[in-house]
Amino acid sequence: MTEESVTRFATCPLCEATCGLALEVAGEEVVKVRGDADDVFSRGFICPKGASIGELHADPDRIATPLVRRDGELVAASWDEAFAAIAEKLEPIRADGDRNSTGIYLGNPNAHTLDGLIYLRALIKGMGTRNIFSATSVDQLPKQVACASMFGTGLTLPIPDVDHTDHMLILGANPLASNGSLMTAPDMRGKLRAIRKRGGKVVVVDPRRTRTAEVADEHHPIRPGRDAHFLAALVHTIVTEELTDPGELAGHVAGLDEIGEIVAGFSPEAVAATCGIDAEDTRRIARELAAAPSAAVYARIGTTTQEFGTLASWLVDVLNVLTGNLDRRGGVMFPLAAAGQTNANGAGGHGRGFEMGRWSTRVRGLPEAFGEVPVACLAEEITTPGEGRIRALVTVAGNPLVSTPNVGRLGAAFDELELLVSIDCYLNETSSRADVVLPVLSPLERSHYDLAFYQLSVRNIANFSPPVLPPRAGIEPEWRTMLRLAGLFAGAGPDVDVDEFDDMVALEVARRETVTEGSPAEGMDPAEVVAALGERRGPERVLDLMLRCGPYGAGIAGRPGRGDDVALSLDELEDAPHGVDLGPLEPRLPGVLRTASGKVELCPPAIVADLDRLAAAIDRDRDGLVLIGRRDLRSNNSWMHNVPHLVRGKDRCTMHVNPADAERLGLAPDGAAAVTSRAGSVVVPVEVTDAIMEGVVSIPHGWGHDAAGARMTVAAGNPGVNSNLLADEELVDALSGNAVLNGIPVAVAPA
Ligand SMILES: Nc1nc2c(c(=O)[nH]1)N[C@H]1C(S)=C(S)[C@@H](COP(=O)(O)OP(=O)(O)OC[C@H]3O[C@@H](n4cnc5c(=O)[nH]c(N)nc54)[C@H](O)[C@@H]3O)O[C@H]1N2
Ligand SMILES: Nc1nc2c(c(=O)[nH]1)N[C@H]1C(S)=C(S)[C@@H](COP(=O)(O)OP(=O)(O)OC[C@H]3O[C@@H](n4cnc5c(=O)[nH]c(N)nc54)[C@H](O)[C@@H]3O)O[C@H]1N2
Ligand code: SF4
Ligand SMILES: [Mo]
Repeated sequence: MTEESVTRFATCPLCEATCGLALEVAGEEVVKVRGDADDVFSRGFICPKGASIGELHADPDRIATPLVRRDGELVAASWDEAFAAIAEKLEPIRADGDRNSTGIYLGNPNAHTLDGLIYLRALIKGMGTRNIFSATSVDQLPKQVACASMFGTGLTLPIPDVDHTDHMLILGANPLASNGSLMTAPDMRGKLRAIRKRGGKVVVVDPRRTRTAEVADEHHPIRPGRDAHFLAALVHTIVTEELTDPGELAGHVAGLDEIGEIVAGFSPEAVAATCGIDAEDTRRIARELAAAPSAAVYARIGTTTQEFGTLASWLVDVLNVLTGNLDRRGGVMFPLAAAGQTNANGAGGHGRGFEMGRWSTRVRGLPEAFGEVPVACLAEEITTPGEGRIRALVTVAGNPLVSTPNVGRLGAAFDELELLVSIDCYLNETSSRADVVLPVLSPLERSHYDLAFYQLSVRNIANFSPPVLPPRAGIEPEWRTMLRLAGLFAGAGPDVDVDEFDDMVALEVARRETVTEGSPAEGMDPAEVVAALGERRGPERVLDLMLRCGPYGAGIAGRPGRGDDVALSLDELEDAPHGVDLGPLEPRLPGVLRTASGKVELCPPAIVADLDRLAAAIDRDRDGLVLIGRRDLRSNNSWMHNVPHLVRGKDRCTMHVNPADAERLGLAPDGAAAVTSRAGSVVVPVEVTDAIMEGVVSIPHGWGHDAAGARMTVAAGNPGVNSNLLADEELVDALSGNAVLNGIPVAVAPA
């Protein structure tokens, strides 16, 4: 350690695991990053991405000023010039009076920033459009639709109690590469090992023998897109063999008597061929699941970004209910986060329930859910003439030209946009096409608190990190950019008073608290609530308010908080750099529910109706090759391939293919393959491996860094191919509209 270096602690914002980092900082340079051994949650665990956060921060390709397109080139500009340029292009579009002619795409990192989680609401409101898209519909939307239907809100998701479970059945997730998703849990390798050590069992269902499968007791390859069939067969077995045992849960569940009838057509024998799993194996897996003292069924992106995503997501929790594992220790449980957890507000126990399809997309008629529409529809909404056509698009922390289906078509559609504004730290494949690019601070230059991921955590934790480094000159905090843009889109011109807007945001959050039953602010004047928060401004003021009024809160303006033995406020968290442990997950039924009935809805009608589609697919297309994705520990979707440490070594953007398929197709082990789908084709290096089942090939997403105009120098040196040239925007999970990114029919030939 050099003399003048200091150690600062921060939560890693790069993925959902929320690891504590100990950063050695000399001046404004990060000289070393270790796991924070004292972090109350991660206890020193860290992955290569977290270890590279200093390199990410210092990346010379990071955008340093706003950029405005002049004569075809993006050139440096001041913030005022950038907003003036947006205003000029927006003027004729707004003059039409059609608010839906502007659209927005929100990328994944928004779920990891306070700015995104608190201020995007204002930007969306300012735009006043229904054309709201996000990475949600290439990700977890089906899980949210299923859970909202069963439990009442889209963020009431049962999370595996991995620290206590005796049995874990994992489908379509590879937490050893992804570090867990919809399951905030640093060090999943250690946690899975601990399950086995205490005599428990881990079973993995995945077309590939993943790193997670390698540390499990059992691995069952499954045909892509057939998880719902398999899960229905597990339910079938449990019901017909009379293994159902919901225990105390029964009183909280509606539809228990109907479920057997509903899955009657899905016996293990009936679906064995379509899944590629023997009926006897399925029966045994079901019996073991039911017999385990506690068990958690957990499924992730392999099961959501597929044709039957909502059905699969629903059946996962049907199994958790039938085996009595919902809301009990060692099963799947509902976290109680210190801030932002809407299912912890008010009286609870019942609510308005969930409604989707309040509007539909103009061209294809896909349903709205949670205020947004499926991104698989974006291209057609730009190119199809008529009222509501998207003429101006804003992207925030996203890279839709890499991340969403049929990027070939979408890229062509982007040519028709009259205005593209991107808020991003890189000139990626999307932002490099923008008319105006607005830069952001690095993750180390702003404060951090995981407003979203503590709501999905295997333990209740609160951890706040102040900025590790001072903000660099010339870059506005992202929340200020969002508010300024909100004002512009709302018609207030390019120079709104951002501080005044910020007060309005805080007032609105306060107002919601004042009308929330049981909140310490209930009945107060919102202005008085905000005044009580003192000098803080921006996201920190709002976070302080949420913490104070939350389930562990210190209270506000002399009013006592809801916390029993803790009294959280931002001051309190600032004094706890390694985080505050709020304990293991505790049962939350029925208070967590917001369904109209006040029960867990085991058989939501819209979901049950979709089983006809599932039944019809039993005997369909079993022969053709299908494409799936995969993740690598050192990638993060499309945006960390510019960090030298993370891209060293052999090429990772390859097509995995089973030896038998390689031979049949005439693919040489070191050769290349031409892969073609309805949407497009790519040429990709071949990697022959028996880790992938026959009939399936895998190409990771997030590559294809060879776009003209992009500025990610390191990434461009090893660009890989964009697998979403192959993903077909017409293939969606019919219920949710979520894109199908796994199980895409393809033809493969030597290239
Ligand atoms: N085929 C296939 N496609 C997939 C997937 C798959 O499994 N297979 N996975 C899907 C999933 S799960 C997801 S979540 C999506 C991700 O899709 P996107 O969110 O569209 O893509 P990312 O690669 O995460 O891009 C994030 C962008 O945000 C920028 N960024 C990082 N931090 C910040 C910040 O603080 N502020 C701002 N404004 N920008 C920031 C990065 O530079 C990057 O350009 O991809 C989806 N696409
Ligand atoms: N290192 C790294 N970590 C990440 C990310 C990253 O890009 N890189 N992205 C982050 C994001 S945005 C997300 S959403 C999460 C995702 O977290 P995970 O869901 O754990 O992601 P994956 O590692 O892609 O695991 C998905 C698995 O599904 C399998 N699969 C594909 N199709 C099917 C199918 O039809 N059925 C079944 N049963 N399995 C199938 C794949 O083989 C793969 O092993 O990861 C997050 N963490
Ligand atoms: S696992 Fe996720 S949160 Fe932990 S260090 Fe790696 S990227 Fe950061
Ligand atoms: Mo994601």
